[in-house]
Amino acid sequence: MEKGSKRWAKVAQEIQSHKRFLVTTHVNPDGDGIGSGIALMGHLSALGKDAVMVSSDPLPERYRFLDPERHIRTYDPSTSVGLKEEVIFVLDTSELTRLGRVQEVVENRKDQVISIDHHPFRDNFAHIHVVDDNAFATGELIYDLIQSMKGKLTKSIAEALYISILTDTGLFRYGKNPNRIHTIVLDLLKTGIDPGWISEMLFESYLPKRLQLLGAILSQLEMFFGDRVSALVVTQRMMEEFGARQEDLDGVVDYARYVIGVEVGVMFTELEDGRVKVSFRSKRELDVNQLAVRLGGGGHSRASGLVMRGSLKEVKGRVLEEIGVSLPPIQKPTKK
Ligand SMILES: [Mn+2]
Repeated sequence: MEKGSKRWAKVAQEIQSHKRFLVTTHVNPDGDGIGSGIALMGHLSALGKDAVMVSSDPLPERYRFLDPERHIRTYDPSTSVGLKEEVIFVLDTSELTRLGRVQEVVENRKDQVISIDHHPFRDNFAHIHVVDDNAFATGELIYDLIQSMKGKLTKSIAEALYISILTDTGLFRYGKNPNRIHTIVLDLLKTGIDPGWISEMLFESYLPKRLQLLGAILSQLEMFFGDRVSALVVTQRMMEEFGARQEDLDGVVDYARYVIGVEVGVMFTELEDGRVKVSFRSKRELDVNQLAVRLGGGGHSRASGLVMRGSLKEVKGRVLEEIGVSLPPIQKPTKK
């Protein structure tokens, strides 16, 4: 992958030579998918272009403040969305199936699709791919695109990019290049965004039920393989009891990684359709992207996941077995 403005030359040309753009991201949109999408729409609007964003699932409640004018729509096949747009940006998504229902808008239009992503490359669904798995967030790539086109970093674009970076680096804790993360963030802060307010909106705006659900989940924490693997389970019954939605589980899997000595944290979530969502987090040694790929999913080396068929018990057994054979050998303490 080329660096600097060269890697953006084709994307910039597509932007300059078209008028109508569709932006989309993966199912259960997260801070990076939403933030990078809003920033890209802001950049396109500033250039006098028409841009709309659509996602398969509704925007989680806590991100609503980012889109006060409701530019992001939940996909509705009965509308004309996607028909008149000349270029489609797919953000933060390495496979078309991850688009959920929006997949039907994007497939078979490869020559109109541009993919911008930081997951390991998986699926050649676009005619332009700017895919860089060294980037810590898709928002970093959108920042780079705006810089290369000498676009203006407005306060609302900066706010969206800040959220994309904040959430995908786990609040600035992860990422291979902390210097670059903080250099970009400094640039974003110069536009006058308010990090304290953003954190309050994202992390201090939970309903009591959400924290009670978290308590119920954490109280069932289980340990495996000599306390190197921790597991959390969420059943449909718990979801019903606390009146929770899928978005209320955002970030919960991270707690599994907070246990001392744990290398892999895994969360099993029973879905409404009877399948089980499996989310992985790892600390430093085990590449959970490879682990998820072996089970039929994917993601990043420290965060990945998939959805599996079978009962909670079956899926748990199968996944723990695969973790067991993947765990790196324990380093014996060296004698002094
Ligand atoms: Mn991302």
